Amino acid sequence: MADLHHRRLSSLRAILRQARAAVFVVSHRPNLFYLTGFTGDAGMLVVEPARATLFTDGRFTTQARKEAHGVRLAITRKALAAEIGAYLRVRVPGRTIAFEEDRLSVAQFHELRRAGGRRLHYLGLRGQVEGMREVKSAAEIARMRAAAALGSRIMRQAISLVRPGISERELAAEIEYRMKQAGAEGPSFETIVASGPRSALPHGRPTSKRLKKKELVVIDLGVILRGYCSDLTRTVHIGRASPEVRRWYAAVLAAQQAARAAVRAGVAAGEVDEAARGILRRERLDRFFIHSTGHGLGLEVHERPSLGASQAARLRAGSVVTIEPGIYIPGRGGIRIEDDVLVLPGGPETLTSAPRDLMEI
Ligand SMILES: [Mn+2]
Repeated sequence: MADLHHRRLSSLRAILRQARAAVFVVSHRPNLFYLTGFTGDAGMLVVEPARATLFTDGRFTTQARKEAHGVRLAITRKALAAEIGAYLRVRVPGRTIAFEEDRLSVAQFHELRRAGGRRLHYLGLRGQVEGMREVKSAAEIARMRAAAALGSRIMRQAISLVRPGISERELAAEIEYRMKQAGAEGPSFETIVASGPRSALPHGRPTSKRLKKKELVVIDLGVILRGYCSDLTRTVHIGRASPEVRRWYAAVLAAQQAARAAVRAGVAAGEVDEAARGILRRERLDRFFIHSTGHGLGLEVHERPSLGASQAARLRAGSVVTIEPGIYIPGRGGIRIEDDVLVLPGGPETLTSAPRDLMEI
């Protein structure tokens, strides 16, 4: 792993040179982990051409020594941004400080500038480390496969627990308990169990509402395993589904299969979205498809790339994306089917594996 972090820091230094900046201040936690292996929840990294320094506080000394690779350690007493400003003031006077402008709070930026004095210049950048993270290494892909496999196993268990009378919250709690029992660090986001009319809320938080007959139930879950996330959704029906619900379900499933089949290195993200949206349009259901088709997945549950309508960015081999078209009919219910897909030069490889045909429980 030390080797891996060394290579990643080298890539960031190339970005630093291109931006003509003296240092890059990294403050986003998943980016810190990606670059150094440090998992503590307080830290900022200052990357210079010849050295990198991880600033953290005394609570994390032991952890940082054990986890962080290829960096010096600076244990701070004051606010991180203020300490870093004071360090840069004497270290690189008159030079430019690149920082993650979408990841540093306004207050932290003020602290950095105040402590840095008048002679430093600042260059806000976005998505530099996130862009590196978009293409996964073989070791990362192995972890994503494991996270997807565990998420799929938990989903099969979750489906077996669906019954009239259990509340959304009870079912979600049981799902998250089983994740940890099975070795996950935790859920990659708060598990969604949304039933009946509530299933029309794409991100419905579980409530005390009890599941009952003739309802759709959307279950959206993911695990974090060895740092990497999975994210999958299944929709089941309690009891026999009406012809209308069957038609809706068949349309979403066809849209999901078409979008998965469209995944390939080099294809525009918008084309994958259109593969799903086009099918729902033909079924006159596209106005109920109110979000994008998918998103990247990795250290975070939502990362690059985004798979939305008319997006020109091309998918890169080694990315992992979700494919999750859904329809949400107010007052009636919703249906979403989501899998995690590895982008390969020749096409897709679906990593998640729970049943996709309509389940009438
Ligand atoms: Mn998702």
